[in-house]
Amino acid sequence: MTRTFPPGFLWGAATAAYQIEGATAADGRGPSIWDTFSHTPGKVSGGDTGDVAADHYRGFREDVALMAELGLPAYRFSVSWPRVQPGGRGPANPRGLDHYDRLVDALLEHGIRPVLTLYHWDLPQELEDAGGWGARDTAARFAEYAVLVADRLGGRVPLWTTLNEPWCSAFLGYAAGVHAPGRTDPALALRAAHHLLLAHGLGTAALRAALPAGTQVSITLNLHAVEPASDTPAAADAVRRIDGLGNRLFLDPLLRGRYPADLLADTDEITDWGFVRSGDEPAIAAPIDVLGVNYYAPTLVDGGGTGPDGPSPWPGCADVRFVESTGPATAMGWPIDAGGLRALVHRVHTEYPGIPLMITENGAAFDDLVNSDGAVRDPERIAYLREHLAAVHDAIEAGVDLRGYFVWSLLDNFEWAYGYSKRFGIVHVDYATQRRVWKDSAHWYREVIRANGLKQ
Ligand code: IFM
Repeated sequence: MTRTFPPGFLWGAATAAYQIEGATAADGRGPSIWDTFSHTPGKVSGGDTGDVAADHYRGFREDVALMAELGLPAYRFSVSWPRVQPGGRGPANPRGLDHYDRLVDALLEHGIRPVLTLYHWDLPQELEDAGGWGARDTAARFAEYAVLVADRLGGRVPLWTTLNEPWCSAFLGYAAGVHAPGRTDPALALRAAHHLLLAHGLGTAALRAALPAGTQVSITLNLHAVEPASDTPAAADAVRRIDGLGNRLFLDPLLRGRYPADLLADTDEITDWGFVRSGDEPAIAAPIDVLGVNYYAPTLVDGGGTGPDGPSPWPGCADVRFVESTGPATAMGWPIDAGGLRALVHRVHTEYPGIPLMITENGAAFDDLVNSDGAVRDPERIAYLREHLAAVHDAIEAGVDLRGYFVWSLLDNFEWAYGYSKRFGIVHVDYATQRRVWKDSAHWYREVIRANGLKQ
């Protein structure tokens, strides 16, 4: 049986600036919160930093040639804010923009469609020093930064994404403290979530004014496929709570123009939400053309939680118990279950009708090795991708308006707090030599793209 995708379905691969670029001091780039965090002892596994990463800033032309060999129709990358505005405000640093100018031109020369994310977690450190995402002003700074990039690259980039996974920025960065800037303040995290959403809204309006008509604008969320671990009212309530913080906190203001009432009530002992000003919710709901969805694994919850051992990314959810799945898992320990993806996109399609969806990240880390014959055998990754693509196909057949799929990731890279210990790439990177080796999954993905379908 062959599963054929609709004509025009957009296939691609994704990366992010801090995870692959390296060259953190080149061409006037300023420090970001991830430079500070990764250089703080004990924050990142192995003391790894993004200083060199996959050396893509210097070697981007070779990487674009590799994408062309793979037959990639689209490439999703992010722009490093501190390259464009080293201190997060003021005029653009032209040398920083030059890099993305050259990258976009190289992609277009190879017929690869650029899909640009403005913010994938590398906030200029000076803005963090001024309050970071806890400060309302950061949202206004983001909109100004968006215009600087749009003025240079508009007309050549057809799809723009404001933020990647604001849940992670807010809750891993400001509540759990496991991501930069490493803060552990639940009230600040909720405030940060609002300012991130406001940044998206103000940024979207600014992009619409600066970009040629017909350019698409989007945001990417890491939505949670939350499932109950038991058939009890406590489990159902746990689902509601995690769905509230992980999904509806973002989906509702973006697509319905208001925060969910139950979430505001559940968190009223943490914050009075006084940081939400009149006019903010309509600003956040500025129309978007596509919603990016990143999916890796489902989340299984129940009642009876006794509180986390340390700071939690889930403010006010001490009574929620996160249940470990016993089935197969990736090297991250994340359960493998494509059913979560199927249910998730179906749910968004049903409850938030009318917004086209795109899977902007999906993939898996495994402990890949280069064999003595030079090959990288990664059958588990191929199986993972196959199952998840089948789920995408099922959803399309069921009527979900799903426009594309981007594998995470093109290259092995800096996996945030895990450093270089986790490999998500379909292309292996030897960090000592920067040599790229196609994993079997890269060969397989090339065939999927070529056939615009899956052979079962
Ligand atoms: O590497 C990250 C990426 O930066 C954001 N989404 C999840 C990926 C895997 O953890």
